[in-house]
Amino acid sequence: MSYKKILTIQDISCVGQCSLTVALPILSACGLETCILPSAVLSTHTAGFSGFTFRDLTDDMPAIQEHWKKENIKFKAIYTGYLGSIKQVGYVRDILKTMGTDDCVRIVDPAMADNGKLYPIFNMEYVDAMRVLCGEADILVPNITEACFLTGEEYKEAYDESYIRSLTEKLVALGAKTVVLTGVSYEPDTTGVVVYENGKMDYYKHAKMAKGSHGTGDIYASAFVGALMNDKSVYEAAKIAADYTVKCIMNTQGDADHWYGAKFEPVLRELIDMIG
Ligand code: PXL
Repeated sequence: MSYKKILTIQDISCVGQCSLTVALPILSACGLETCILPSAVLSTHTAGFSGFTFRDLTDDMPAIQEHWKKENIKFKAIYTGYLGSIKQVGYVRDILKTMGTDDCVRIVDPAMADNGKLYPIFNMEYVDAMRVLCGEADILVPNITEACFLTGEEYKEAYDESYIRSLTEKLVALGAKTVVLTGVSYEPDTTGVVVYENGKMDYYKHAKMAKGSHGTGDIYASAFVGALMNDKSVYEAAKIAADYTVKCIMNTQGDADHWYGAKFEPVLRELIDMIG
């Protein structure tokens, strides 16, 4: 594999094992030069901690982008996650449009919701902005809740394949070429990912842990980008990321003190082995 320079745009949650504290180590371990653009700095993530600080870095973005342009810096992939404000989503859209190499792959994880609900700082105006950003993506990596907010489909706990097909088709209609939909579970003990590419829908089913962990969406998307940039197909990358995420959750189960994230670091070697 050639050495690749990629950019990821998401927040720094200082404590909590999500966003950049997950993406940077995973992408680096996958052998990628990983440049970062922090969207905000928070003392912790917002899912379960109370009283977290939040410094929005929206206003720093244009000057950072201008400097990169002057230095002729371009990225082979741009992967976006949790963003800080509606105005920032507009800046990120411009970065997606202008800062990639000719063969750049643009991956958008619309990290804004889970389990049927938006994360605390977001509202429907943010969803509208994110919907526009998703149109710039080559590959969209939402969970089912995010897919429902983006498409206006009703959120359901139980569903069949035709519901998932309709959801993915509506996501593709937003403008993304390919969709990797996570957390698709048709039966109690299994879950999986749906890969929708060129009108074809594939499903990779894997074990569902009794208890999930926070931050696993970020672990999944980072491992997916890491595998994809190591020349795996979208389906192979989606499968590797799913297997790695399961290992991370298994490695965390039974540790009640570690409720806020998944212990992904001790199993990083297994991700590297899967990438080969
Ligand atoms: O993992 C998604 C995420 C990222 N960043 C922040 C979050 C969350 C989920 O709650 O709060 C700040």
